Amino acid sequence: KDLIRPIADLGLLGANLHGYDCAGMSAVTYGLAMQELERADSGIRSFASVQGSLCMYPIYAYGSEEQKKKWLPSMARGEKIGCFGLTEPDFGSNPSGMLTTAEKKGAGYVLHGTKMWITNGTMADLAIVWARLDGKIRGFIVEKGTPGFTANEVTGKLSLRASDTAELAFDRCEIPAENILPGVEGLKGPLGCLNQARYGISWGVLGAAHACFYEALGYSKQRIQFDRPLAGFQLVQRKLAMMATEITKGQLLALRVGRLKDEGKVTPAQISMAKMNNVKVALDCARTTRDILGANGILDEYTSMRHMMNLESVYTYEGTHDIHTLVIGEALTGIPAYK
Ligand code: TGC
Ligand code: FAD
Repeated sequence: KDLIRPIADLGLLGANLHGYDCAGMSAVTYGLAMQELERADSGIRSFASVQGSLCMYPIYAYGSEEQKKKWLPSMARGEKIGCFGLTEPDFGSNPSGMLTTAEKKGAGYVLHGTKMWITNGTMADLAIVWARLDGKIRGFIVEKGTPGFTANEVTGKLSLRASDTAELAFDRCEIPAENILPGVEGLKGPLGCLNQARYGISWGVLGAAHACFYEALGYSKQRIQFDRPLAGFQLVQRKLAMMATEITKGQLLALRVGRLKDEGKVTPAQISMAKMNNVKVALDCARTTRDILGANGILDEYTSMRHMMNLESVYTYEGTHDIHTLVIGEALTGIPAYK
């Protein structure tokens, strides 16, 4: 939590949004910033992704002018924290099955249901919650303290331990009419937000990969076995060379996708390709570094195992590796293979 205000002061919350006290960075600059946050820890980048791409973005893209003025400047300053509730206990990869409902009551709405695995959930001042209203998926702003809204921390995580993860419960939770997002209906609403966040992840994870690579390089030059530094063995050099090559390829992919995004030409499948590939690259780099460090690699004074554990979550959230494979498969063949 101590890092929130310094990150906000750098302009990194809602960094690529324009106006409303946001920094108005290009997609590429925003991506580079996510890379640097995740060099430290995926949980820190997760915080910024959710705040900017999953909570500020839907207000920016689908909200009323009053909603934008009310929330975006204070969220850019890190004074108000947001979360994004799409996933449910029984609907992860398939959010179209969601059970959370909204019903009209008087001038407002009543929300009922449960959201699971929600990043920033317990600390959030507002939640963007996706629910069915008359059968159609709509977005709602639910403010902390609204009667019937509770957030319970998920405990026992071996991954993203620096991140706040929660279950959100809505028990006949009444919200005012002005808290519906007027600008979108249907699954394309939340999926449009995910495009923003998945793009940021495609850069972010390469920061974690970089951190691991430099740890492996430094360690292997120092550590002597069989009277030579580990870095002097061909097998170790191969591992270092492959990491450097895959990180460079991943950066080029993210850069191309970022430039397409800045030109307004990027497709969801291109973003899926970058998320899918780069998370796998980062996970492989973290595992390889842990291997090069030998037994020392399991200690928390080194970073690679922490990054590895974090990246297991990143491999799953924002669309699993397999779901992104299927998005690319559909784009190539025209045949959806999810169901
Ligand atoms: P489908 O029928 O294909 O599409 C429904 C409507 O949505 C449109 N659409 C998109 N729009 C914008 N961006 C995209 N990427 C889109 N993909 C599809 C589509 O055109 C259609 O529009 P319309 O106008 O015809 O209604 O939907 P489907 O039900 O078959 O699902 C497709 C699938 C499986 C790809 C989708 O459900 C999916 O992406 N599933 C993965 C779920 C997921 O990623 N959840 C993430 C939750 S949030 C999270 O993990 C945050 S982690 C936070 C952190 O960083 O800490
Ligand atoms: P499932 O959907 O049950 O998938 C399990 C396995 O089955 C995976 O390997 C998957 O690829 C595979 N699978 C599923 N469907 C298919 C298919 N059609 N074909 C082939 N294989 C398939 N959600 C939010 O809404 N907001 C958040 O802020 C948020 N933060 C998160 C933070 C963390 C730390 C984690 C771990 C998750 C978070 N999530 C969040 C939830 C995340 O988006 C889901 O975990 C993810 O979408 C996968 O859903 P699931 O866990 O239910 O797995």
